[in-house]
Amino acid sequence: MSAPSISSPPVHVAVTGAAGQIGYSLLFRIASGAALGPERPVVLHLVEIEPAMKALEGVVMELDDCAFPLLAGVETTTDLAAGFDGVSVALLVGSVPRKAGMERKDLLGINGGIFKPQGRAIAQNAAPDVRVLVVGNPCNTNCLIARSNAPEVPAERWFAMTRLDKRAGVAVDQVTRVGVWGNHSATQFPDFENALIGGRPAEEVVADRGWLEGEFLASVQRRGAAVIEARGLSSAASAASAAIDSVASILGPTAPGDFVSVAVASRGEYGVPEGLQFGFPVRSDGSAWEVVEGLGHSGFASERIKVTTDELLEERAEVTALLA
Ligand code: NAX
Repeated sequence: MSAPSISSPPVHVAVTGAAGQIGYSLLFRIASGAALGPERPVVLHLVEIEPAMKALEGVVMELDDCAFPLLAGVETTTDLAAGFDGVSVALLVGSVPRKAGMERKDLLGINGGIFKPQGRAIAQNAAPDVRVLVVGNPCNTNCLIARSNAPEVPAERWFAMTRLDKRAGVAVDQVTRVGVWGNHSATQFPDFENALIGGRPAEEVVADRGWLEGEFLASVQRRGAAVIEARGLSSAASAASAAIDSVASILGPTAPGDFVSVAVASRGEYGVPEGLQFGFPVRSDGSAWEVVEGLGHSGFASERIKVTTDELLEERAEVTALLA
């Protein structure tokens, strides 16, 4: 297959919450070709709520001023039908952050009110090949709500972002086969048992099981909170970068022998209840993906995976009224 030329038709990409922190890092990278490749023009559909439209205007001015050769158009809207009209990629970033005193149940309810209509609007307006990546937290359950309200869009087109956003003290390209299992929350399980460093089992290279089970695991699970504490704001540039990498790894083939982390609709793999939007190790051939089967887990890992599965089951139970 020959590479698409810059004259190939543009891909329409929707980003919700485009005037937010993550949007501010994400849009410029999509417009520069980081998500869809250096030869694929894009039209951005920027979806926001009314109070953020003025800020969004400023972002659009900056996009204009960058004069990205690949940016074939920018549309801004508060209307979901227009926002998702003809889009092949939808990045659902906009959501309401958890505020002090807010229970997870309240947050799930508020965000459910956002993701239910967005799911419907995607089903009714997006291009037939649409792929959706949910970033806005709680992203697994928000994705479940949107997907469940859009049964016309096949379940395998829905993804939630559960990338590991932390380095391990070695060159990043040396670390492969990193699966992050379950919920994108403090229960996520970064599976060091199946990861490789420089082609060798990570456990063998690190040679400190206690550190992996303790400090390493806790630092990954609590990374989001650590960034908030240091920066006074939640992670944004790294989240945007992870979103770009997630799109690229869904739309492009996975390197031989490797796999990537993303939450997909469970088909019951590894005993995970069917239908949960669950972080799994996934391999893509560029058009279809599959969960990597046959990985082994110790009792410790199986217990961590059970904890994160139970949390997702609880979240699903809390949003039953929002599921179609
Ligand atoms: P911001 O609060 O900076 O921006 C959110 C934007 O969404 C605002 O501009 C707001 O106006 C907009 N918005 C709210 N409701 C909307 C709606 N119904 N339709 C369209 N836009 C709407 O948050 P930001 O830092 O950009 O984070 C966005 C989301 O990403 C949050 O939910 C956050 O928790 C989540 N994150 C997810 C991560 C992941 O790995 N999945 C990591 C980073 C990040 O914390």
